[in-house]
Amino acid sequence: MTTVTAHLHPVAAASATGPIGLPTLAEFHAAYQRELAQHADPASPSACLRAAALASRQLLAARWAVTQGDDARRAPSQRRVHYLSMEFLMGRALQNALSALGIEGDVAAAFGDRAPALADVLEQEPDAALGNGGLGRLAACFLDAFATLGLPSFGYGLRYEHGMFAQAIEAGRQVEHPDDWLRNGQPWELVRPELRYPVGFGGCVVDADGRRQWQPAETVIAQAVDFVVPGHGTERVSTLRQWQAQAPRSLDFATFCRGEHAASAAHRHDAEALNWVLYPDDSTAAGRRLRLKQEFLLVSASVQDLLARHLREGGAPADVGARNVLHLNDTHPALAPAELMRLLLDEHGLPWDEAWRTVRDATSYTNHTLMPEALETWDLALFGELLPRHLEIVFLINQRLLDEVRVLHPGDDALAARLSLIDEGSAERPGRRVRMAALAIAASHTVNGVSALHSRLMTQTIFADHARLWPERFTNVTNGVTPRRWLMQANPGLSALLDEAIGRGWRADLSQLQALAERDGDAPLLARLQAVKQANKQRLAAVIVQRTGIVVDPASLFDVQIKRIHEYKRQLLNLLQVIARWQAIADAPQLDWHPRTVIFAGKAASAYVRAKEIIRLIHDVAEVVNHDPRCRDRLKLVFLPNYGVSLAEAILPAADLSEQISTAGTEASGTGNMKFALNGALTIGTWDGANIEMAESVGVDHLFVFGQRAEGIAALRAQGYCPQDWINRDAVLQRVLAAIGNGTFSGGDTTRYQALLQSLTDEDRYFLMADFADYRAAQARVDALFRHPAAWQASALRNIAGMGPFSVDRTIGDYIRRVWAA
Ligand code: 26V
Repeated sequence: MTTVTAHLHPVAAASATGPIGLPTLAEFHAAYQRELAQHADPASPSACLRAAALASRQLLAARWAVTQGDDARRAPSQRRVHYLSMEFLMGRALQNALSALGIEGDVAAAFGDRAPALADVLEQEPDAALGNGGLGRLAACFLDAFATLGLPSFGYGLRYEHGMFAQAIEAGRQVEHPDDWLRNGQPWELVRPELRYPVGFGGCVVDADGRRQWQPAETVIAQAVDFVVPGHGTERVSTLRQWQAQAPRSLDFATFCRGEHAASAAHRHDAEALNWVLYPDDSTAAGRRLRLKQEFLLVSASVQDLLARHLREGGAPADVGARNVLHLNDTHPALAPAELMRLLLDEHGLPWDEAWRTVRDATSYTNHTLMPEALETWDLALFGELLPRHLEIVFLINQRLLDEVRVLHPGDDALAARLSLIDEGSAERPGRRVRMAALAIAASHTVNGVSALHSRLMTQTIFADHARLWPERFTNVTNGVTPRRWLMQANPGLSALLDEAIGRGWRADLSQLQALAERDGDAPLLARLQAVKQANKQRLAAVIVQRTGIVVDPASLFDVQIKRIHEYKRQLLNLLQVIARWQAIADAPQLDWHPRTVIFAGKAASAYVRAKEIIRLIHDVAEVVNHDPRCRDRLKLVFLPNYGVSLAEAILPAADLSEQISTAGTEASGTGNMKFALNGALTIGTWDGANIEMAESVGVDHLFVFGQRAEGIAALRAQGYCPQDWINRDAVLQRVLAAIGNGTFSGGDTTRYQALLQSLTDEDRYFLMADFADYRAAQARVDALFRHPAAWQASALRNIAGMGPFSVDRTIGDYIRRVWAA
């Protein structure tokens, strides 16, 4: 088997054709002026944004051409990685591009005298929010590492016209607005008119010349639209190729001439609808058909593109796997191996076994959640209607798989049924369904989870049968984040301090942060660390008052929970603790309470009623707490609307405390946890996901760990967990629940949160009641340590020092060694 060997250090990533030279500021200036001439007013921030983006893109495009040439000439043993993902949460691009080009500091000079401040120009750019949450942001961090490490690679996604919805809050409730990120055009996009592939749907399969031939009823054209992804400290770039569906013909001329104008373009409407919206991951049944078509659009266009490139570079169809990696970011692109099988069998005439070996050499799959309800399956009838040839291929794969199972475990029909790619249905859920995870595992040489705990639980729970059958396929690759965006760009104050303390090398080699560990007694360094944090908190306080009208004290402890609103992430546990704190302060306002500002941000899926109730309760509690004269400034509760990449960049550098409090065994990894610690926040968290590895790296004494472990939770569940038992033992908890129930936060309305409360007292699926007391105890330890600034800052420094292993560069190195070279 061949290997993927990336240029593991940027120094080694210089172009094989010789250095093309860093662009000078003058080059940027010239390109910028050229663009401005077309787009007018140099004093307008949006004109400056557009001109600067186009100028940067032009400079990066030159690097793109060189990178592609080098990759085409890569060593025969080196594989190109194709990362297929339905989501890429890229955020803004300009600051990242300027910093990659090394001209961030000087660019204001090129803008000219009349230009607005660079910060105001950067603020103009809308986020590219083509993702829901952690999985999509991880994919964006991966692209940054692909470029920076010089890995021959493509990211493949869909070009959604509307990404993640914009969240507004009205009367304490979430209101969703469409995300119009393309409204002012997209200066970063590069349309590739020469890269267009037909993608079929429906129709039938016939025999022709001894081969199966799919005759789709409908065909759309997938048009490639590229985003250049710049590497840092290197001239290499990577590409995010996003597909736009178009109708094969612009309009039906005969129909148009009959005067039926709308009908003449109806097919266009149908094709373009594929790109209208990013599908919320945890949404309702509506639109499933559209979602399956979106998945196949991504898969078919990407697989055709990689195969065409492989053949163009002189490869043979049977060598696809030897020269290319096809990586599935969760199961959303799991049709890819089936599509590659179809092309190899039906178009290139490979025999089944050779095609299957080729596909398995190429394919690998990452699982991102253990939640059984999030495991993707498709109604077999819908699947067969839209993709008849792929369903045949799935059946053929299944037949061979089940034959293998019957040889190894004769007579075990229950095992065969569990391993089958087809769920035969049950009384609760009738109807046959295609299991996408089972397909992804069968087609992959390697399957990984995203933290040590998650990978272990994956093989013990959802994929236990598969792991027994193919133990060698399963491995772990713990997630990581890019220090370029999440430290260098988001936190210039801390970056400058680190540069002075340990040099600039941490950007490309985050393990250098370890040198800080022995400086935890360096009082002047700790004082400067605190000053940087204080300045960041002041900036965030300004954002908070501007967006919510709430005035917060930058000297208070900033306690932050920012992520999707989900019951398993337990924002509600945090809120219960806030209520308990408020009650305690109100009881004894004369005591010496250290001021705290509790900050939430996050979106609820539009159909997720319980998550929306939690957002409303946060606002209701804030209304009472923030106006209680007894609290004075000792407790403030803030919900910052419209959480996304850019808001995270403003919040993370200002956090003192990072809330990572999911029920043990539910958060696959988390990546926010890493970004907080990298910015010097201390974590209060459960023994879950990557929190565990962070604690091991930082030293468990520098985190506030609490709550039941995954095994404890499983045991409680097995015993028949009874939340009321825990409530009965805890007077503080009783009082908190009573306040919610008696209308304290809802103007006397005792019905508003009845269902929410009942879910806690009856079932409490995520064990909030069981963890409440220990969480409060951990919060008391937080209060105690925060009273000692030097000790707190020493722990903050230790947290930063321990974040080396959580660089995305380490993650991609692990993928190269454990997954893509396998
Ligand atoms: C989770 C759930 C859970 C309950 C029911 C519905 C539902 C739907 C989707 C999801 C999560 C989707 C996949 C995802 O975003 N996973 C996240 O991936 C991150 C990157 O690996 C990881 O850090 C997060 O822990 C994980 O939740």
